[in-house]
Amino acid sequence: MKLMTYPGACSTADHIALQWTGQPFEIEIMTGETLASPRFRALNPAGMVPVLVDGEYVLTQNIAILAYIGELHPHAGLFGDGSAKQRAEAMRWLALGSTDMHPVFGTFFAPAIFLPEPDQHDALKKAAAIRLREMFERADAQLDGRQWFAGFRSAADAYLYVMLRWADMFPIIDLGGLTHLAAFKRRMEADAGVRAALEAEGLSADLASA
Ligand SMILES: N[C@@H](CCC(=O)N[C@@H](CS)C(=O)NCC(=O)O)C(=O)O
Repeated sequence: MKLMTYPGACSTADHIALQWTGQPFEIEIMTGETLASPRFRALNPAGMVPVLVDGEYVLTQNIAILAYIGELHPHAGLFGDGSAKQRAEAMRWLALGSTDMHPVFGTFFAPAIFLPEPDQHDALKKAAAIRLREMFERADAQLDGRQWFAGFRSAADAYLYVMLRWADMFPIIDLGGLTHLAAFKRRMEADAGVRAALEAEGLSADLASA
């Protein structure tokens, strides 16, 4: 099984999940150039990571890849203990990261997609930062009294961690006072699987980069 990932991108969440399975896998680190290559576009016409290649099977979209890894390696508990409730909790908190937070970060990475006029980008980012703050506050409240986002270590933690790294890149996104999130980030950065994934992508635990 091979994961195509870009350092610090959303695909790093899938990379962390693969680390947590404890099973062998390969990664291919993508660059701007290789993302645009015909070979990669044949696998994912959207030109985006993550792409998971498992034999002849090619899978895209983070939530599908995380669910697939979770199904193949149930012992890793990426979606809980197999019960409907734990699966739902892992999905619920994964969705806050992947469905709610991630698209809002698009306004920072590629504001022109949303508004072509550059003089409107600051206002766009200001509004996005307020929206992200609300979502991070919800995440912080959920982590009050919990070590892990869903209440047990799951795929949702890997995604939230990537979102926190992204937030660190943009000082306008205020994470001040969100102490449970800060403690969660430190916990993730002490985790052997997270550290291995970061190292393999050429990233450090305490310096955000994507
Ligand atoms: N909905 C997709 C989003 C994937 C996505 O946004 N990938 C970004 C990195 S986080 C990407 O590859 N961007 C490259 C580009 O747009 O050129 C998923 O969940 O897999």
